[in-house]
Amino acid sequence: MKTHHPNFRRSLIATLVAGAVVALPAFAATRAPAKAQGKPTVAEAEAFIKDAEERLEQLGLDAQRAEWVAENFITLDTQSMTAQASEGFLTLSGETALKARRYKDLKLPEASARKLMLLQQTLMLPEAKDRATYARLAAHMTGAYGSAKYCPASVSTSAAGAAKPACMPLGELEKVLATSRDPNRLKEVWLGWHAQSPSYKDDYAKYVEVSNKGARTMGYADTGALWRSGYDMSPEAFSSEMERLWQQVKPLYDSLHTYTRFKLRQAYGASVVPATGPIPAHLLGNMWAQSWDNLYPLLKPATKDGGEDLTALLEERKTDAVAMTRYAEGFYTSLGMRKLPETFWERSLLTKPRDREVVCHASAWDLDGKDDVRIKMCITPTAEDFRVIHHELGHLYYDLAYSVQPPLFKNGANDGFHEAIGDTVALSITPAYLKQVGLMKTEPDPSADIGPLLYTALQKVAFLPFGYMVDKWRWQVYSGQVKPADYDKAWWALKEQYQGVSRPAPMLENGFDAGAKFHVASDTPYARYFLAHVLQFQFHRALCREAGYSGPLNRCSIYGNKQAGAKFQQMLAMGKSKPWPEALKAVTGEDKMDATAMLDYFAPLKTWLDEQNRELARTDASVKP
Ligand code: X8Z
Ligand code: ZN
Repeated sequence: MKTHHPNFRRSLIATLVAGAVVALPAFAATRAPAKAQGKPTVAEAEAFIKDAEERLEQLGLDAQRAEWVAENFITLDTQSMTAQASEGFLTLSGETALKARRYKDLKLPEASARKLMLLQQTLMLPEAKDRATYARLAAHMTGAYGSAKYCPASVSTSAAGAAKPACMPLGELEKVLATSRDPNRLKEVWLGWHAQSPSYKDDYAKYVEVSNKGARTMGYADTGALWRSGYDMSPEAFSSEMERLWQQVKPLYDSLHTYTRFKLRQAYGASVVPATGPIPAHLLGNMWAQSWDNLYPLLKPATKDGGEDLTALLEERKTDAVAMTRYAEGFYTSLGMRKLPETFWERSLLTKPRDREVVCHASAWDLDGKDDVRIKMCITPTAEDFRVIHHELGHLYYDLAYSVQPPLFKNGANDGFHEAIGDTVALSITPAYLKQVGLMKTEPDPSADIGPLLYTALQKVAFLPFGYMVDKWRWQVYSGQVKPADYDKAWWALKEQYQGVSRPAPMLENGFDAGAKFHVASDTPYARYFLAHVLQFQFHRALCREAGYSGPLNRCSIYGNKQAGAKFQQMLAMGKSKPWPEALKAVTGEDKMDATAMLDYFAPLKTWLDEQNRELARTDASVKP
């Protein structure tokens, strides 16, 4: 994968595990240590680490800056410049990883031993031409995804002056999926988007090959094994952890899936939504069927639903991107955290520019390891984007908190933590909170919790199997178990098995449906989001307890609670300096990831869904064909 990426690859350096590459012959280019001969000493090792992390940090930031420009102005030239900067970073990180091996038998102080381990979690590509290929393909695929569009065939090409339907970028296609209830229209835009990624399928296959070469040189079985090595446990133990957590939440997902199917059958008819087997993926309100909250109007409880439509309110008020971001900042400062620096407001990209191509997928950036933090996001006034801004600022507040750490520890305890921070905060966006900040007009009805709970489940519970299957697929691809000719077959086997969704039309001849997801095109690991969905409820439960709250978890908001804020901040400031179980312990007192917090949160909904499902099973036979 690319080295620098915003948001996902927080600090470049400490994210070596995410896949930096390496140069064997570059030894001569480094300055320290002076003499790598004879028996290594502890002092020499420490000097080496200090020098290495400083230089990696600087080169990483340079590369990050090039990437920022490339994603803000997608052109051939900016792609070439970011690829070049990546390559430079890769060369240094590789050379460093090799040199680090020299100290492997020394008994070092704990922090240094940890840094030495982190330095070696990387790809290593000895040949310059492989490094160049790797960096070029990464930049190209990110750009290709960012500028892809579906251009509907012109209805009447012959008639003079006939309006040609405009090409649609992803954002517009997503809006159709979110709001249209015409199955043909939904299928058209779904297929239109999935017709774009085959153009970089060969690039992806080549990239996987080169990446594996780099992982194997470093002693990993393949790049998937390297990714699974970033969790302070063996790759095998990590796979088992993922499966254990999935089994914990699967019954809840099944209840939601069953309920959703019944309601979709009522809305679209039995001929569109089958009674058994997977649900067609274009009907779930989202391009990847990864979260289903856009279906809420079809699925909400018949009785008082206890929530107001935040999207409608934001639109009605003409709340702009800056105002939305200010709300999110206000949440963090209410916890005792600092205001965002002025440069955040000057340098961030908050709305989609009209005159150039940008990567719109939301991301958070740290450009100097101190306080030049920014987000890049094409904000629209919707409830979804309202949450996503809280998510992005979570990344930035983590960056700011651990900026006091040495470079190699400027990262999340693990990547799931990084993804969980903002989501944890967003779990506190309760109806009562919205009322408090003036974003809801009426007092929330405390007896009507099921509506808001269902809405949250459609985001978070629906997401779980997707969060799991994306990297299950990549683990298979990287291990060579799945070859390019079977990319789609394997992708849909997993979508059906875990998500219970099916392709709306037969697979394409040389299709690449996985590549229609940003994180595949940009090679960003995905297991992190699955972990984050479990962790955020664990954090929420612990912080609510810290705030002295003991009621139902879905009604808890830590807004304004300085004590909970301080507890959170304490963990954030640890960065990656300790194995993640210690960071988890700092907030929760627990040292294992555990989905019981999520199950607790949704317990009333689970009961309700199971009741509804029994009732719906009785009436389903009368659904129109
Ligand atoms: O990519 C993101 C964030 C940026 S780290 C917007 N997310 C995943 C996705 O959109 O697929 C957040 C949830 C899952
Ligand atoms: Zn994120």
